[in-house]
Amino acid sequence: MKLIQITSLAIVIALTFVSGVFSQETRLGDLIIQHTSIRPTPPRAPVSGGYMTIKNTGPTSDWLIGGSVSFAKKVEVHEMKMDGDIMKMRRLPDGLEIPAGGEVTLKSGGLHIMFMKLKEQMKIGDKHMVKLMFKNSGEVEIEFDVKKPMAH
Ligand SMILES: [Cu+2]
Repeated sequence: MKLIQITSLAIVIALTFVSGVFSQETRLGDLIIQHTSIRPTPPRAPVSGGYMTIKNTGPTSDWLIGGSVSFAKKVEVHEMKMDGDIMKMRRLPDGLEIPAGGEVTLKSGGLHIMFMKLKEQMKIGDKHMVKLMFKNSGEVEIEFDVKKPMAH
């Protein structure tokens, strides 16, 4: 009886692991993209941010250079930088480097993709398709969940 309980617990843990890891992972060539999310907005907000983790398992760098979505006019790759005492964000003109064998996290308060001129409100629980463009690996369309940004 005890063995059966332990076995079923192990299966539950295994299934949780599988759904938690694999369902949210997208591969594009040597890149693995995970933990995609969009920041929720109040009604009529002009912009929102997108976050994710990008791993590069390959031998050469790649660059996230932009993207496109149906719910906003433009997608840009941004970084946050101190300008004197003020934190400012700016577009990365050459894109965001994902170094060979490295991992880059886009998160609230740091690197992000910016959805400019939103056409609709980003509501918690909604899902949106985001097309990402990489310099070497090309394009991929991924589902992003609208949810409160996590502290990594
Ligand atoms: Cu921005």
